Amino acid sequence: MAIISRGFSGRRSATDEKLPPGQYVTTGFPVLSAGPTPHVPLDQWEFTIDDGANVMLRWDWKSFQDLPAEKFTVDIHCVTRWSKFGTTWEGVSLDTLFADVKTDASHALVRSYGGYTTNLPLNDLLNKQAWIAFKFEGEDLAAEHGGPARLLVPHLYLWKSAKWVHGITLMKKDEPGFWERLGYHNYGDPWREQRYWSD
Ligand SMILES: Nc1nc2c(c(=O)[nH]1)N[C@H]1C(S)=C(S)[C@@H](COP(=O)(O)O)O[C@H]1N2
Ligand SMILES: [Mo]
Repeated sequence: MAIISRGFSGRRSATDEKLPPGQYVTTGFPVLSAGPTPHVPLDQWEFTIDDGANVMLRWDWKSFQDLPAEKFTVDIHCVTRWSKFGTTWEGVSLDTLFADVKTDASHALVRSYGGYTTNLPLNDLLNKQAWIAFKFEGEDLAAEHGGPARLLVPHLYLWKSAKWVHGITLMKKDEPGFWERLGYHNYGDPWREQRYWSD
């Protein structure tokens, strides 16, 4: 019935407009991890940007915390079809991390503690589209959700938002990450329903 009356009114609800095709809204926060949760002590944590040969930039937890952080509120979309609206985070914009980086790389491979990787065009990490987040809803990010820090790239399916993030390798040639090698779409735009290789 809802579909018929929506057809007559010709209007989409506010929820529909924020919900990519094939997704449903959840208020919970499911945990999806391909392996065990790595526990990284803060005095051993580090985040690096490298070009495949050399480390270009390196932060320890203290120098990372000294960077300017932002609060941001975004909708997130998992390829397993749940979406969660209005999640609030605090983290450092990738624009801040890349401010002094000169590179002709086209792509990035994001690397996590535990060995998880995911690839994306470098442009998708820049221009206010991605953060390294260390707080969720005002609290330190729980280990199961990627604490101490995770990437957040909310405009792509959530498998691109690497938990327990450890570094970024800049690449002149694209290279698939963990799920991308196993059949998930190379880019993963939820609005174009790019779930799997064949989409
Ligand atoms: N390091 C790492 N990051 C990861 C994953 C993972 O298995 N390992 N799973 C991805 C997938 S498939 C999803 S949907 C989200 C889930 O984040 P959540 O567990 O906080 O909901 O993390 C992504 N980031
Ligand atoms: Mo996922």
